[in-house]
Amino acid sequence: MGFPKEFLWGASTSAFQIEGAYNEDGKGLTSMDVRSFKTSDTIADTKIAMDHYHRYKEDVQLMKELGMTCYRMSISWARIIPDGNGEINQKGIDFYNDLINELVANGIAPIVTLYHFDFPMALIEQYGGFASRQCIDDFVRYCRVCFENFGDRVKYWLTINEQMVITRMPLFQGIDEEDPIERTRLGWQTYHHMCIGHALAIKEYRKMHLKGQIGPVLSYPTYYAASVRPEDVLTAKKVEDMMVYCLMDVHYYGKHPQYLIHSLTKDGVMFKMEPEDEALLSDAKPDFIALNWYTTGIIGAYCDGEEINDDHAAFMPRRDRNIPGLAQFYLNPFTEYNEWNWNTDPVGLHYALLRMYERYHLPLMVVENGLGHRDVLSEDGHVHDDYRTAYLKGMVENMGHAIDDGVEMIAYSPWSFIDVLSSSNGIEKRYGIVYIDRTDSDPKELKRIPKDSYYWYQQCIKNNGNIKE
Ligand code: BGP
Repeated sequence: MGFPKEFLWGASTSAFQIEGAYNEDGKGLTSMDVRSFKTSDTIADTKIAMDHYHRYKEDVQLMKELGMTCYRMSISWARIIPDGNGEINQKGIDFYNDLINELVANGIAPIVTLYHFDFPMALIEQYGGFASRQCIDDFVRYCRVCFENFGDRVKYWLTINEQMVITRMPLFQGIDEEDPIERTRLGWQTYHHMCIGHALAIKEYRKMHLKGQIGPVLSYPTYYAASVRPEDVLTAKKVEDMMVYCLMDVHYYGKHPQYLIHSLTKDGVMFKMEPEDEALLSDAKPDFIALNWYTTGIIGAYCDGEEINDDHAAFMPRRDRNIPGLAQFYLNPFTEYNEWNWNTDPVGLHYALLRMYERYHLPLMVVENGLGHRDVLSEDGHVHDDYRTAYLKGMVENMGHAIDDGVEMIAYSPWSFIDVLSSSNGIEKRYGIVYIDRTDSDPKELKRIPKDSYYWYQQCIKNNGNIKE
């Protein structure tokens, strides 16, 4: 079997992590701009980033030479509507039109995320962002503007990037409430409003009869039970339900699952729902599921205060993270961890794809998957990232196994195309298959240098994923 002929091969980025030009041509400030300015003077911020805004043509040429047939990118809401819900900024529309035209002219299908963490600051100032119901209408209007302007050429739309991460990191939405219970509740309130925004964006898209597809982008950490102890198996399932499946369940079934409602109510953090919400959420089944897939985790029943019984979780060193009263995390001795504690588990990807497909039977795409590393530019002018090549090879092989097992896959688009600003570690934690010659404190010339992994991936694409060595 192997990869289907029409399979799309790409690489991914997001607007705030590469564009720069943070206040050019009318763009409004976003939550990610403000967050990056606050982080530290010595960590690169969004002001210049990778200067993709001015160098997109050069970047698209590198994509073409690589053989990419898709490119996962995002649109910055505040470039299109600077204050989030007012006037449309024609220069923002022009930029994305130019970029999309350049991609299409080079045979690259854009896969476009509508909201990838960079939220218009003005909406946080006006009414507190997605914690307010008002945001639903503003989000749907913004999506409509994108569909109207780019929908003739964009065939794959992704609604909200990693909604669960936004929910669990309320600061991404400007929520700095001190009381932890109220902060968590506000996080879940934004979650509910984003669920409605997602559903209405899908309905809006379908009303327009454009010839494309639309779906969510989930962060999909995949969990194994720490042992065969029944309590560990049950806990791993519960954590996965609350971290991953509750969101996909509402997208698929059009209704929040009972296990979510029970759990949030028990913890006193349940969101408010209006009588009309059930109807708003219904009938918006996505066309596909896009996955950001990086790691697997090991979970056992919570055992703080208990003596750790090594029969239950043999050989597994405990990790410094837990969910008090519920779960305990462990390290997996069979996988390697990078400096930031993310593990590499290609077999885990095979397992994850099978699980996601068997639960929803929707076609899948992997739109993020990659290895963060402190890459070094060698004296010979190249970046010898054989560790990344090994990583990609393992992932491609295992995706192929999942396809052989019957999983329907549309695309693979690893993170990231060029080096990007990491969400929290500046430029030092690099993911790109193209090196950007800059440091956190010195943007230098921002020269683009394809890494060794770029050339490996070029062959992989050429052979449609049939990689023998
Ligand atoms: C995902 C985000 C990306 C990217 C990636 C790597 O959660 O969608 O935007 O940042 O993670 O994360 P980090 O940059 O923190 O290593």
